Amino acid sequence: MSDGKAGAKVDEARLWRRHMDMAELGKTPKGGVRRLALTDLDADARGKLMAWGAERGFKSFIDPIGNFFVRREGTDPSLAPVMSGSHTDTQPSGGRFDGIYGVLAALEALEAIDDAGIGTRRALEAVVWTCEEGGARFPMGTMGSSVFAGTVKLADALELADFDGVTVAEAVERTRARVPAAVDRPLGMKVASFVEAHIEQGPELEARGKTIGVVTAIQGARRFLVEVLGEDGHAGTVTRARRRDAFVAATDITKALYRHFTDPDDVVRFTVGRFTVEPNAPAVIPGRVVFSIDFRHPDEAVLTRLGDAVEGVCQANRGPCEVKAVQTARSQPVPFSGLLPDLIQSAADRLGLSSMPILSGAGHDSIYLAKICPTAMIFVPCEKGISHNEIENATPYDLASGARVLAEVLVELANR
Ligand code: HGY
Ligand code: MN
Ligand code: MN
Repeated sequence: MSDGKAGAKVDEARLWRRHMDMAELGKTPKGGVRRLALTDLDADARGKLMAWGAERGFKSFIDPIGNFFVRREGTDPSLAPVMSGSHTDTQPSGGRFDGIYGVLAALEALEAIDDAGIGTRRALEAVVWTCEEGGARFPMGTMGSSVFAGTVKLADALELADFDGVTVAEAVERTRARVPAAVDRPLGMKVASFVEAHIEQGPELEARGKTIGVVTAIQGARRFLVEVLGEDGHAGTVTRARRRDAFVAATDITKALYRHFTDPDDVVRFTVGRFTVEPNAPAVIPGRVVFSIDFRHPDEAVLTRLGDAVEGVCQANRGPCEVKAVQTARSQPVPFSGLLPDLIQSAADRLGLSSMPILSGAGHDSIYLAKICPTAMIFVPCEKGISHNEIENATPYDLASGARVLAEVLVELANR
């Protein structure tokens, strides 16, 4: 039991400084961060983590998909470690806290436990999961965590390519070369438990004046790609009657989908985030449109009912064009209950931090860690709930408070 000693050693200024340091890796003119998965910027974020850990004598490891582990040894190396972490990659116009907070809070917790002179039976590891942000560079999200959990085969992930045709395998190799001091680690490692700290990416905690969110579940998600095929034509000569305009059909389809997914209590989250028109030339009637669907809900039955109707809605609104809707990903709702959320709650209470139970609208690597070990999440507020946006913001106090709770929980778990 740490009874507050580890939490008390969390250094708010050090944690904030490291966020600002990491934010330089991909800093955008509007003060956000563009650090796409497995780019040199993302590799250098691993390098920074390794250097900070090395100052403490923590060793760093990397696995075949680029997941990165900074390890503080326990007294019994034969025991599976307790892990904590998140992701260093961002959306194309991301913020300074999504993902990286969970990685830096984990390192900060290890350092605070070190500063408190607390030994633990199990080793503690701060983790970077590769490519959490699906679609930003590579087409698969939560890639590193789902490969680590054995849900996705390594070979299937390695052969994926970005928009320039660079494969994950090539990008991992390049990342590996930028952190030569890291030790190779095979997949398949046992984990005793996993805790992820993350900004809420929603407005609830701030609106209710709470510092800590004890996450009760992550809602489920279904993702699709829809391809609409018409016929390229001359903008000046083809009559409306003869056109097979893929843009007109795609916009009719998306409007119908927005109506389909509009629920009275505003729980459904439906987004068309990518919409590409080909050949994308002003004097050519578009012959092809491809758009994305991101649909989320906490109830599996609703995910099935509304998601299964996507194909029918597309076909009913295609006009003279052809349409094909392909599901590209599906994750079920993931509940968090039992010991780990209880430890988070009691640590927040012990530290005198206000807290509330909260559902995660966003997806996280914890979805996959929960398949292989006891897992839980700690949320802290972000300003106006804004995220996946360059103006994403959080306060040093809230970030440090989440790290204090994390440090307390990790001590408890690592001594079980
Ligand atoms: O989309 C998500 O929920 C996550 O932030 N990648
Ligand atoms: Mn994100
Ligand atoms: Mn995230």
